Amino acid sequence: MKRWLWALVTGLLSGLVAILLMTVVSLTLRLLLGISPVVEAVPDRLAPTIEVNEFLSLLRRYGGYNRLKQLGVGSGLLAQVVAGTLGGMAFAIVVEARAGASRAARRRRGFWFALIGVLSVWVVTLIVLWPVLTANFRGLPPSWARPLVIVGLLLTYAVYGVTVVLTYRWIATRQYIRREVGGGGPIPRRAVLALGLGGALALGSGGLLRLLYTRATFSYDGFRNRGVDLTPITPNDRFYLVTKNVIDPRVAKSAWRLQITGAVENPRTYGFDDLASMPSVTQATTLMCISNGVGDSLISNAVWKGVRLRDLIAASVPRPGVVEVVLHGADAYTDTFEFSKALEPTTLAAYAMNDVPIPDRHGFPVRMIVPGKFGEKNVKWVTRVELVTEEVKGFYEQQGWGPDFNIPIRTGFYAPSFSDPLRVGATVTLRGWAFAPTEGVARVEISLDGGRSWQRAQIDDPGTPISWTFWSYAWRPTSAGSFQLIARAVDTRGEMQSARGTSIVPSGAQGYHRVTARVVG
Ligand SMILES: Nc1nc2c(c(=O)[nH]1)N[C@H]1C(S)=C(S)[C@@H](COP(=O)(O)O)O[C@H]1N2
Ligand SMILES: [Mo]
Repeated sequence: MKRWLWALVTGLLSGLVAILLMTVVSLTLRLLLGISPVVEAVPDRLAPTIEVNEFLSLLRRYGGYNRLKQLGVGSGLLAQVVAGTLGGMAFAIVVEARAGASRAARRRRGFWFALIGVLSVWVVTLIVLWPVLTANFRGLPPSWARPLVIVGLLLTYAVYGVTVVLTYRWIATRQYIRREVGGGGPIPRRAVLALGLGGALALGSGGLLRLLYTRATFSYDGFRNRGVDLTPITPNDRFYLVTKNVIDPRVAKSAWRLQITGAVENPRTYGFDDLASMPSVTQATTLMCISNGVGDSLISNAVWKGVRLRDLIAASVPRPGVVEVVLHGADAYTDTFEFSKALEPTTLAAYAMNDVPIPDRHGFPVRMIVPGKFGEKNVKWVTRVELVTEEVKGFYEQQGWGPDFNIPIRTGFYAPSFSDPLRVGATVTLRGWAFAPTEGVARVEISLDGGRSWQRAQIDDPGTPISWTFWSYAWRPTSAGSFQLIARAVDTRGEMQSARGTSIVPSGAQGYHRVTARVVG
């Protein structure tokens, strides 16, 4: 009985030391080489498999995407430590199973158990995480990233296995077990030392975690482009932000490559300078997230510079029968759009945003710009464009978003703030934006009486078919009360935006933006 207790405690300590060391190693690999640790890869693997309504109810239950990310990684880390500790105890049970076994026999059992254990966990990890093993947060393209992760995972698991074996051997020599069983003396010094080592490793991994936490996306994921001072071109530091990641890629330009692969005659790999030396296009394009509710501000507009995707595709000579392109990001994010969209002259592999290199958060060094398609199609940190002859589903598409990802005609008020009352007889300038891809806005209409009558707004900045329009309307209220103001837009084909309110799921919200203005005498 006592022998077992000591063996299990020794196993627990060894498992703990080993899993903490493994955590330190995997976090270091994340920092230096951009290899995603299992705790980060598992949520990436699971998220697309969650049905969209379930996904949104999880977001609601846990208080948003950030909270859900924190919960996912946090519980993953905890589960990893628990599993590692249990692994050490299992090791002890296997080693000590036969009471009379010789020291050499016990060592042999331990060695084989650790080896088989490490290899089988590795193989299971590779099978389960296969689709996301293409991630490399330093920007290596998928075909280089995958072998690197495979080796990296083996290395981290080997660190665990070797540490369990050595730590166990070190604390629990056969003599020690015998001595303890016989004498029941004080806690052996080596166990105390191991505990100290575990503590030091816990501090080390805690430090690394803190360092990574400062790079986490929690402070900005879901950042909105709000305010009464919006401008037609959104400055980079006010451009809305959405990311699936806990820690966004920090791509090293020298490691980064863009591959054109799939159903092509000449697969090609481009470095950054190759792209930068090709003929380029500069265009303003508005991006909007599919989750942008009516009246919300997950929408922004920037001037993007980049290479036409169709030039890259032409250089690789597509085979007949291509229906879609699949974009892969350095974060193993994927999304798709029709081949015909890829061939449009405004679909870009962009490398500059408002005259500067694309900021890390917005997809440095290269992101896709896909005018008129919801934000998700504008893949950031893109590393591969794959031409496919059958339909494939991207990260959010797998959840059940879509199937239509075309941004519908939209309008929104952004000024004044409407939280302060307006005054009878004082003129106030109502301001807003309108977006009607890919036809362009023809006119914007305002109602000051809840939709009974409509007035034409003035167009201050017409925008383009792929970038938003800014409009205004000078209003002088003549009586006090509460007024429902509504805005709606019509595109250049004469199509009026839909009045019917729809939910964000599955293909984005529609409907008129309505605000209430309070007017006092
Ligand atoms: N690689 C990658 N690209 C991505 C995402 C992502 O998580 N990873 N998020 C998408 C989503 S949902 C949106 S709305 C836009 C947001 O781009 P922005 O943060 O530059 O505004 O990026 C898209 N591209
Ligand atoms: Mo999005």
